[in-house]
Amino acid sequence: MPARVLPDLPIIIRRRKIVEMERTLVLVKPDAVTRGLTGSIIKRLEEQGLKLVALKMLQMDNNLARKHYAPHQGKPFFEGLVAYICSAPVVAAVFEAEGAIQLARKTMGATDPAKAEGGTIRGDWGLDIERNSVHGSDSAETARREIELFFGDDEITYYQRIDSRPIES
Ligand code: IDP
Ligand code: MG
Repeated sequence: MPARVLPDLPIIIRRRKIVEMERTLVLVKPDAVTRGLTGSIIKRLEEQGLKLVALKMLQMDNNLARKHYAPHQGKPFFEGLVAYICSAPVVAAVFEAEGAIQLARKTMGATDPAKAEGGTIRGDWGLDIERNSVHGSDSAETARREIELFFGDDEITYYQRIDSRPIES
C-alpha cells in the first residue's frame, strides 16, 4: 500500500522569512469527555493561538489504541492505558501553529497532574497520571504518524484565523 501523504502545511512568510507551521494531534481523553470538559479543553488550546483544523468524536477500539500507544508497548502501564483510552469516547483534534507541538504540550502541563502547574489543563483537571485528560504529540514525526491514524487527508481544513497575523506580513 503506498504511504499516505497528508495535505501540505501552508507556508507563512513573515518579514520575507518562511515561517514553518506545525500540526499536532490532541486527544481529549475519556476522563475529560465523561466530565463534560471537552469544550473547556478545546477552548484553552484555541486561546493560545492554536488553530483548530480538524475535529471528531470517536470510540477508540483496541486496535487503534495499540497503534496510537505503540511506543509504550512493553511498559508496565501499557495494557491499563489501552483499556482506559477505550473506556469511553475521545475527541480527536488537529491544531496548527508555529511551534504547535510544544505550545500544546505547555498548555497541557506535566504528564502527572500532581506535578502539573495550576493553569495548565492537566494541573486543573487531570485526575491521576493515567487519567490526565489530554494527549498531545511529542515531536513532528510523532504528530505525522498520529494524525494519519485519526484523520484522512480530506478531513484537514484550510482557513486563516482572523485574529492571527496575515499569511504575508
Ligand atoms: P505524555 O502524554 O505526557 O506524552 P507519555 O509518557 O507519552 O506522556 O505517556 C502516555 C500516557 O500514558 C500518559 O499521558 C498517561 O495517560 C499514561 N501514563 C504515563 N505514565 C504512566 C504511569 O506511570 N502509569 C499509568 N499511566 C501512565
Ligand atoms: Mg507522549
